[in-house]
Amino acid sequence: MESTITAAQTIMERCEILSHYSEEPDRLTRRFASPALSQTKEAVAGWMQAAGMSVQYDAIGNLIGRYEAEVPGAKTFLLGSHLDTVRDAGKYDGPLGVLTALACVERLHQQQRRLSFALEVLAFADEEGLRYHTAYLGSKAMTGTFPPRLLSFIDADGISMREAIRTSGGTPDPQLLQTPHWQPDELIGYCEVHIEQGPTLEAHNLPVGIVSAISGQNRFSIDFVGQAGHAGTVPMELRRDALSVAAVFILTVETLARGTPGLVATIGQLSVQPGASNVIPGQVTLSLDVRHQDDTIREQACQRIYEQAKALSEQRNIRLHWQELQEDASIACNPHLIQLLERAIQEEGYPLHILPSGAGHDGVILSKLTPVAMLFIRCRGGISHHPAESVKVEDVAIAMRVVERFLSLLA
Ligand code: HGY
Ligand code: MN
Ligand code: MN
Ligand code: MN
Repeated sequence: MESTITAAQTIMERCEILSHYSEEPDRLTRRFASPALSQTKEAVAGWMQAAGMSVQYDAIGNLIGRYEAEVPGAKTFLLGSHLDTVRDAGKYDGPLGVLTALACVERLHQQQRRLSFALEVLAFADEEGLRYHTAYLGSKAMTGTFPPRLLSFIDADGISMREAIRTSGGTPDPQLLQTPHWQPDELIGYCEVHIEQGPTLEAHNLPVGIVSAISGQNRFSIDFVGQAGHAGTVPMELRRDALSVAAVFILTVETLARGTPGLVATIGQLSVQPGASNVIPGQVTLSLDVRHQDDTIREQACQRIYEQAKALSEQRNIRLHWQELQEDASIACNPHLIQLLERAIQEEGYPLHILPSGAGHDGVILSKLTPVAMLFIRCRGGISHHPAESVKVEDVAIAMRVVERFLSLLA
């Protein structure tokens, strides 16, 4: 059987290969239900089959690889992560987790070994929510918690989610998307390996860490609707300039977030209509992403931000359209699975570090069905959602060994 460093090298090579499946020629962008994602899933499915796994796609386009237990009818343990990316992404956010899980199965296959439980490696079709601005579409469909209203959401090209699922070979049937793949008693749990996407492990000079909890998050789409007009003729005092209000709102959000410990609020997308240099902006649409480990603080912050938007709009006679696209509560990772990860890390000879995740992950959704755990891998400078994202092959090998030990402790 090959060593874990060789297996880790293969994981890195495969992350590189998958990074070439992009919707854009000069950077990595791979949205839900895109042809680039289909190519990615095809490559991963091939590696899964070569590792002795059966593969299937579900109604929304998740890829699931299954490695049977030593006896039929055994429970299943889930591993995996997502294959979609943000815009101008790094190579590791998502794929590293899928490929590390796959590598652990590959090594079992090489040893002709089976565990007392089945393994499923889940490759989610959408975790980031780049195309339709709501995260976790894949895991929501897997757990039967997919809100059917999302099927009518339209992307930037006017394509509905329903159409996108169908075109990519899926089945946008609300019934199917609300049917969980498993009953809770068929599962043992879920564990996701993921880059930390933060600076903590590097600061502590640690290769891996255990996640204690995953932050809850809200996503909104906000429209400020004023009055377009001629930039040369409308006096300032008569304007209903949507962009001026949006600008004040953005700084208000930042001030509020800076004044609330542990809160993060981000306006990542903004569009101005009609978008001409000599026309007063008539409408501004922006995204808002709000997160905090404590759900009450997060909810209060969202309410205060909404009230600020309303007051600003009224002051300037601007119409406000406020749409909540998604809300997911914070979740605690499972104490028993955490304990097994702790033992696995200690037996590998590394110090323990437990940390919360500010980034969202599919464990938030899977926790509705089964106990979840996450293992973070150090990433350079904590950089993520950026092409400079990088990990060390040695840390990936360590993570593999920890997962292998974890699975043997689980057995
Ligand atoms: O946005 C996030 O937290 C994650 O990358 N989906
Ligand atoms: Mn390359
Ligand atoms: Mn991710
Ligand atoms: Mn991400």
